[in-house]
Amino acid sequence: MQDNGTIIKAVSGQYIVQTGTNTVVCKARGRFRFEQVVPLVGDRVVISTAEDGTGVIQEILPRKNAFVRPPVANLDQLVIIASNVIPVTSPYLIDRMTAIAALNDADCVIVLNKCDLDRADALYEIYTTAGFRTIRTSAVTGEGIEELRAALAPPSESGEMRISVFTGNSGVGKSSILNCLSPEFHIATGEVSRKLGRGRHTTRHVELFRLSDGVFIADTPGFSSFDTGEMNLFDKTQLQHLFREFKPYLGRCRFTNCAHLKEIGCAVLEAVRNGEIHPVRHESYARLYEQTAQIKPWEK
Ligand SMILES: Nc1nc2c(ncn2[C@@H]2O[C@H](COP(=O)(O)OP(=O)(O)OP(=O)(O)O)[C@@H](O)[C@H]2O)c(=O)[nH]1
Ligand SMILES: [Mg+2]
Ligand SMILES: [Zn+2]
Repeated sequence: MQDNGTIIKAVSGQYIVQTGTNTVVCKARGRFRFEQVVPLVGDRVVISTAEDGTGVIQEILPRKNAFVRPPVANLDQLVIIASNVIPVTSPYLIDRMTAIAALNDADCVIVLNKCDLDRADALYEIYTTAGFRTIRTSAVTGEGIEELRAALAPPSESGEMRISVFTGNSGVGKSSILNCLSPEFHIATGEVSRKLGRGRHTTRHVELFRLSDGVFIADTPGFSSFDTGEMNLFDKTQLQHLFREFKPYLGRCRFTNCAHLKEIGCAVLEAVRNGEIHPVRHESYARLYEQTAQIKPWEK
């Protein structure tokens, strides 16, 4: 029997595939190894099931995107979790993630957690100014959890599924928020070391949790995930398009090849001066631009 499904978990050569409301334990067909194809969590697959209920992954459907760290495919939305208290998240880390999301054609939500301890006003201003959906949450008081739940749902009536991946520095509360969304998840959470002000990477593997029909979420360990590898894809002229709030100003600078760093007659810099683009976001752009400029074409 053939069926379509989504890989929600991968453990030592075995894949758990969600088909409708069932889950099937599958192996990958032998050919994949030969072809050096590695099935990823998030992959849409065609499986065949045997009498005994076990399955074999026969085909991997074309991917929308794929990541190495964390190993996940078909990410629809990146949920970037930040906090302004143990640990303090730097906007630069967030901005790298928003750029990676844009590069991979994924949506972005900014979640400011631990609001019971600190309202993260500065971050709130930066990301609302940039036009991101920004939600303040607390895994302790439950503030913002319903708003986040709404942000995870697929576009209304589409009948499709939506995969959101939680990312953010270790200890910001990714796993705690998932447990708030559904106490059934029972995801392990860790104490943040006060001395270091950072967590201990409690979460180590990738797994899709099914929150409700069509709503899947993956927890990932800290910012070690989505490592610099993904950034090397950048071409420096591409970077400007990965900052959503730059869009209205692109093509309006005096010089067509303007890098929006120090140039005279730069429309982006003008927008920064006018308060239409937040200076902190522009700072991140400049930092990323410099990094990208250092990558030689043959290193890509
Ligand atoms: N006061 C407060 N503490 C929180 C909140 N959310 C999480 N914590 C605490 O922060 C610590 C780290 O939470 P985790 O959920 O393990 O953090 P994580 O982001 O999953 O960390 P890694 O798995 O290491 O990446 C735990 O001690 C939580 O109890 C919150 O909203 N408010
Ligand atoms: Mg965790
Ligand atoms: Zn410019």
